[in-house]
Amino acid sequence: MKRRATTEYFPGIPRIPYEGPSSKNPLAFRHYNPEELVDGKPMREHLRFSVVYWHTIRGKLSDMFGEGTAVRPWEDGSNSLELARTRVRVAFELIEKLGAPFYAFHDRDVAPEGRSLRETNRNLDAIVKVLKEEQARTGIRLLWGTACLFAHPRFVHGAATSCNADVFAYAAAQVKKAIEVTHELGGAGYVFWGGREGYSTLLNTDLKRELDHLGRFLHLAVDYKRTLGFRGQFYIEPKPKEPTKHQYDSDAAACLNFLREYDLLGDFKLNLETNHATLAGHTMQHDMEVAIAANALGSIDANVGDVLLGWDTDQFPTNVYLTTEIMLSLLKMGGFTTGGLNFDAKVRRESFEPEDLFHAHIGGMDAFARGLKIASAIRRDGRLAEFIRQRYGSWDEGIGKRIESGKAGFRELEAYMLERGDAALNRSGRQEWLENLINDFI
Ligand code: XLS
Ligand code: NI
Ligand code: NI
Repeated sequence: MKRRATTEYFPGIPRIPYEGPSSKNPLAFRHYNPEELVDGKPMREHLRFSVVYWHTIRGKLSDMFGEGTAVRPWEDGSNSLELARTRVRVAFELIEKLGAPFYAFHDRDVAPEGRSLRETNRNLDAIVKVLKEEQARTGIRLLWGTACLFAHPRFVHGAATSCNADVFAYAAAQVKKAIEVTHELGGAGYVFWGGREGYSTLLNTDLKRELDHLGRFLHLAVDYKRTLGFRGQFYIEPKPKEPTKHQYDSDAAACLNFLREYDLLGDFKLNLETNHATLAGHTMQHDMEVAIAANALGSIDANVGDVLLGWDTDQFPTNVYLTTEIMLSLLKMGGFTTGGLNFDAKVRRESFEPEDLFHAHIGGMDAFARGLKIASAIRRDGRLAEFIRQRYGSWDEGIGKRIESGKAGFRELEAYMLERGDAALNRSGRQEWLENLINDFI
């Protein structure tokens, strides 16, 4: 018999059922039907949804101008281990009712910081026991773990890139423990998001030295991962700014270059977040294609920003064009292996009731389920892929083929063009027609 949680924290909210597109029930899925097959694979396995502990369980909905508005009846204002235990039950009730197969957390989201590193680690161990119990009870798994190396004042100058060597050592100890805990919980991955790995001014910054330290830090993590026998995937999560003015891991291309330069590319993939890509001046699909080209797309932090607000608003994604684009690239890649769609997203400050957490996730999950079905239909239709195939047709034969296969040099290319006099005529890129084609499916 599986042990049942005794207290219900979301009374009146049932396990969210799939009711189909015509349902008027706000607490039901219209599109996410976990066992439904798309291209021969259940939606659940395509999408691998994950709920985040930081925003969803710990978010107070505060902003620069006012304190938190979140109504969370189980919160008692303390920082106790008892409350931390309760939050685990809350989290698993919510994730179970949503039917999401995964969750993700930072070490400090789940357990309070103590007066010393030793005490902090003891607190974490106490909560990991409860996480383990709840994982066993529900079958919900850990998508990835991570360490919070940005909230505490000791990280004011960064962690691995701090000017203070002791802070580097502290961060190393903290990450060592966080990897151990992730391993113990059977995590599928571990994320490095450089919370304050960047700078506010170059006047006080030795950029080269800081990057070298970051490279060293990640090598130490890889070494330790091997010692420990942790088989999960390591990821770096790009973000261009916030909290610092310039984060070193600014976008997919910068991360890939860093990993290559420091000989880490074999051990890391990228965890891409939509709002971070747009803060970097890219679309999410752009950063995905850059990562996929390097065989380094690992996981996705599913959210969206607001075009009128220039910061990381981390909103739940409901835009079907966006989810369609993401799923087109993901299906082309062959889908996730260790990664998933992790809702690194928070409800608005005005949406302060517990029930809003459900509406937010239901909307995000349905938006991605639709994106999946639409992307699959576009691929089955074949016209988009066929257009691209034909657009590059000149590379499949003749001189194009000789260039791609490395057979033609500058001399041959000159002789070829002298003979022909000019290049063959270009053909239209048909952007508007292609946009119309996508709309036919949405
Ligand atoms: C913050 C990041 C963070 C990472 C995990 O902007 O998105 O939440 O996903 O540290
Ligand atoms: Ni994130
Ligand atoms: Ni974000």
